[in-house]
Amino acid sequence: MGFMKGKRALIVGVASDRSIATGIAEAFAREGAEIAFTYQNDKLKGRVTKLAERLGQSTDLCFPCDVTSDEEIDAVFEALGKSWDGLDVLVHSVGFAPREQLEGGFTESITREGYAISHDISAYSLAALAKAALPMMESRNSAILALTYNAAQMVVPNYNVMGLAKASLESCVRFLAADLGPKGIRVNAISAGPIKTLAAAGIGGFRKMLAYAEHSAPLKRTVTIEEVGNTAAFLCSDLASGITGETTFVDAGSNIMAMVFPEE
Ligand code: NAD
Ligand code: 0WE
Repeated sequence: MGFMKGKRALIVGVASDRSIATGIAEAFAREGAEIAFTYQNDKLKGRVTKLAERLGQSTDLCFPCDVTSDEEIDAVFEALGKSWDGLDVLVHSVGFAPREQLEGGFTESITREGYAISHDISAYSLAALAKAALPMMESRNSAILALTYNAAQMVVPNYNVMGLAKASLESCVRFLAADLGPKGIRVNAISAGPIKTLAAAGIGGFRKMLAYAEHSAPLKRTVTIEEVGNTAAFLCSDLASGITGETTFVDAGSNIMAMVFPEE
């Protein structure tokens, strides 16, 4: 098909073969996009360059970027600008809260520092990246995509301060969409159902959550990074030229259910 042919994309958030960002990169490559990547730190550099190689992308377009650093964010676009005269797609697939924030009761676990870190890395970073990418993205039918989770809207046990950060991220998507629409930039989010990635590994009871998602979803299963990738490719392509400011669920339908019986 190749519905992303001619598109140049930057993907932020690959950490392993199971990352949602990896599923997105695979769909983008299949549809003919050219892809640049960032990695959080040197520990992840090898994995990201290997993925670039596997997808037939230039390993020269893999840049370090810890999103808490304004200098590293600026350096990415300065370097990218040397190879590309513009950018069509920016994917933000980043989320983090200190581990202690994601266990126990909300009131008990939340701290000023946990709040600040989770919002800085998981929500502010979208605005920061969009701001730095703007000169390369304006006036070319470009698109920005972020990854969110339904705990932004409804309470999920243990997700705690990350729920507040995702609510901020979804609001950021709308404010960016309103502000950047006139400059030819669409901004959307995908709200994914639970997937066993690195960010999910080690979360207490994650297997139970996957089982609950399978049981409660109309499709009676969880979703894959391939399914999120395909939706991401659509939303970031010109096929979605009329869609901005939207959060699209890729969750096998779970979000529509207000109640499910335990056995059935
Ligand atoms: P993942 O661990 O593969 O990806 C998370 C990424 O965040 C990693 O690449 C990591 O390097 C990056 N990151 C964390 N702190 C960073 C920092 N300071 N600077 C730069 N990068 C940083 O896990 P994932 O599940 O693929 O997560 C991707 C996105 O999808 C996140 O926004 C997550 O909240 C969201 N999401 C995940 C699920 C799920 O169940 N896995 C469901 C819905 C939404
Ligand atoms: O967004 C996420 C994961 C976010 C995440 C995960 C970690 C684990 C390691 C953020 N920060 C950290 N910090 C770490 O130290 N998801 C949507 C997956 C997820 O995480 C949960 C979930 C679900 C679903 C945490 C508690 C409850 C449900």
